[in-house]
Amino acid sequence: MARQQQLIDAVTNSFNSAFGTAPTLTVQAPGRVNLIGEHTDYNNGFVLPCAIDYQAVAVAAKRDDNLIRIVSVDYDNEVHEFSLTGEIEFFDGNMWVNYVRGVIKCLLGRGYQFAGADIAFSGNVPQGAGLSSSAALEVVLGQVFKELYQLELSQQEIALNGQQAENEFVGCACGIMDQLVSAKGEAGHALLIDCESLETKSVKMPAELNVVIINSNKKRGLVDSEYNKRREQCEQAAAFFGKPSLRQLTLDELVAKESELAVDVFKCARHVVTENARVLDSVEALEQGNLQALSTLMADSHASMRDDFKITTSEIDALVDIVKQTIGTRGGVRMTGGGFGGCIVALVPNDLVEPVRAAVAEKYQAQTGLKEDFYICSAMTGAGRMA
Ligand code: GAF
Repeated sequence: MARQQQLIDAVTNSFNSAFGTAPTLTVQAPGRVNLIGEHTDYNNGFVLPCAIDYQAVAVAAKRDDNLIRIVSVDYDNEVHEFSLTGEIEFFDGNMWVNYVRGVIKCLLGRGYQFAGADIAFSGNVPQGAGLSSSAALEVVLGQVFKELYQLELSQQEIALNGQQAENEFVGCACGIMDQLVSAKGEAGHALLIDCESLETKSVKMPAELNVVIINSNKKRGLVDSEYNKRREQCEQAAAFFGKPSLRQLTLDELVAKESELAVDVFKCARHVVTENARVLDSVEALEQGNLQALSTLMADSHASMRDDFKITTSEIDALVDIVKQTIGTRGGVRMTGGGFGGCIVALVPNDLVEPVRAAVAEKYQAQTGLKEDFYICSAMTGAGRMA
């Protein structure tokens, strides 16, 4: 993969010039696209993402003086350093530094021991597009310490550690989906995650389907505040029913109490409860190669995010409609990720990829004034050592 080699070359060169030696380790962690199951992870529900062939790559070498020195290729080869001996505190500067500090602080908090490292990293996951560039960074850093110090650290724990860093250090109340698929994805497969038990199952992607991601380039606004608001509404609904989470609520129970709930809270809960069912049905559809069923499930998921959960935008809806008109029921399309802009994902048979590209190029900008970015991806393996 030329794209991957470029990253490896860039981080290796940057490491050499920043630290004057060669790294001993190369690791990668992918970004992700969620095929279906949106805003269900923090409700202990089901999600079906796949890791993509856009990733974060890090090279590293051990140190024995309790110092971390790290260079970010994507931020002008900026070098940051801090000691492992004092309290690791939030840094008032470039945010990438806090992902590093957060991941390392959480690893130490979990009792893992290491004596320092020199690290260089870079990534080609588009930033701010809802494709989990942050999770890829958190996971690649966890992987660095696992490999460098031979830590007894499972892929699941690398993911949990990354999520903890994001929740407690960076300050975003995300669920576990992004980090877990980045840590555990399997090439050619999507990953069904039960976000309550954290059990995962790899689901083979039909060979004839391409994972097409289209970035609307609609700048994602108010993401954190709206994300946290949806989370609160879901928790409110679960509390109303005396359930630990919406995972335990059935649609019948919810509908029976509709008149007693605020409209927004009812609709949020309806999205989550129906979306969980759609994830499980999608796994079945993928396993049976039933593209028509998949197409309906993805369309229903999009409608639910638009009308009930209210996290799409007019640009995203327009993009989904353009793709839908081209693929009909031969594939599926929906918004993907946290919402309020970002990307859509489409599962598209080979012969329709170019027609989809052409339809979007012809109509999207004309309708919205924005120019899309088009990515054809493969489901890629999760984080691991490269050399
Ligand atoms: C973001 C979060 F990080 C995930 O945990 C998930 O909640 C997603 O939004 C919505 O499905 O990517």
